[in-house]
Amino acid sequence: MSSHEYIHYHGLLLPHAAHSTESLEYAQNFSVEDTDVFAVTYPKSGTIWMQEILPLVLNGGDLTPVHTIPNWDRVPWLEEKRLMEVVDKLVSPRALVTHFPFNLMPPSFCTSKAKVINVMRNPKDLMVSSYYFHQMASFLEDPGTFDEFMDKFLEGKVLFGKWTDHVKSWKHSELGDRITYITYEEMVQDLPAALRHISDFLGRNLSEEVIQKIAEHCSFKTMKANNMSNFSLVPKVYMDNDKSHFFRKGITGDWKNHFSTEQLARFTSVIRKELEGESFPLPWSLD
Ligand code: PPS
Repeated sequence: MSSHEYIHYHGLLLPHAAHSTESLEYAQNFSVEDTDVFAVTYPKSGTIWMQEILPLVLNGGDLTPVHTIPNWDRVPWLEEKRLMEVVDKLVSPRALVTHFPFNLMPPSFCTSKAKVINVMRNPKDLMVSSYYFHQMASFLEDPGTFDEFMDKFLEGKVLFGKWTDHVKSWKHSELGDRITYITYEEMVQDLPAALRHISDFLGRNLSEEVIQKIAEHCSFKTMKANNMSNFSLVPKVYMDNDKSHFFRKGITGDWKNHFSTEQLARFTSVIRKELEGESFPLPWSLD
């Protein structure tokens, strides 16, 4: 891995293309407001999906922001350079996303009443998604073979470190009723139900008509066609849709098309070991 591609931050690898020492300092000093809402994800778990969902749930289904503002400015990443440039344009209640583990959240977040939606995805599927993302994104290291990439993933030598560390940090964050957990799989299976969950958690009282409207707008097909969300505004030199599309498949269980029996055993054994003794259940079977 060439060091110019990544910043090393508290043991995590972050691509230079979107992060800088300044942006990380800015994140640490960020002044979180009580009304802020954070979607927390390990990469490839449903971040962009939440960048579409949150503004619509918060504004009662007005499509204007998702039709006029690119996802990275609409619901910026706490840790990325872009936040400094758009922070003044965010309307209250602000929605942000972050890939940070809990321990890297700014002090003002901990003392605030800001709410958190933690979206988790089956690690086998998100690893497959990440593998293809590394092929299409020139600002990321070449993933090598699928087998090589799996080793790096299990060692945490990938974006934002080990998946297990991320999950543990948020499961132990003890944020009480400030945090709710939802899975990518639940969202795929029944998006209106997931939207009701999010809306109730955020204290929104959305009608069934609005829920259905948001669900329609946030379907894989509609989002893939939305130029404000499908990364078509990003030059091909950074994201090459001929290699893989950001909106690749949007399904659950694609790992079955990629893992050999040996790889499944290796993956499961490492993840099991790292979660040994943890009291929280995982929403999916690791086998
Ligand atoms: S990133 O790079 O971390 O911000 O990526 P992230 O947005 O977390 O994850 C990308 C995967 O989410 C899928 N996606 C969706 N699936 C179903 N429905 C909708 N609406 C949707 N929006 C995004 C996207 O296709 C990536 O998964 P894969 O498995 O690669 O298709």
